[in-house]
Amino acid sequence: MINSKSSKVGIIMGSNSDRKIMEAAAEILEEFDIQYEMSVVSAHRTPEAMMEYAKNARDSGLTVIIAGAGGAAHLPGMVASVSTLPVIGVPIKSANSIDGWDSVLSILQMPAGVPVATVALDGAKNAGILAAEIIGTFDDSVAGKLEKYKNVLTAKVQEMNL
Ligand code: RP5
Repeated sequence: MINSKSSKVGIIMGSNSDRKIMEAAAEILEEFDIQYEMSVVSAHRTPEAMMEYAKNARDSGLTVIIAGAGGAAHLPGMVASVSTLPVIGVPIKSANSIDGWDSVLSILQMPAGVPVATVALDGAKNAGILAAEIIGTFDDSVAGKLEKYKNVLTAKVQEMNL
């Protein structure tokens, strides 16, 4: 039987300095009762560990990967190059970013054949929601929670006009 307990999201980031941003993905996954694991894997500083992580991701039970990095942000694309799981990229405005565009474009402008679903700069919350939506395509319980979440968003805007 498919349920949210059998899906797991892998959240990875290039450095501990990305953690504060990436925690937003973990928090929203917790709201949807979706399991996740979080770790630091660097494309440039631990390339072999990154490849091992990406190659084993499916067998280790992951359903979706969320990868965040700043500056010359190669982590999401490199993980996507060897994994058939959907990869969601979070560009991060890090200390070594010029202005954030460097990270956005490094993650966004992937060549044909190797997609990375890129969210907004520092948009880890949306990465978590998108991961939930992917899981919600086959897990009715998550789909139901997403529907409630969207209804709350709608109600909040409606309240602005009262
Ligand atoms: C990137 O370099 C990381 O994803 C991080 O955003 C940035 C800076 O890393 P630290 O120098 O803070 O470790 O690879």
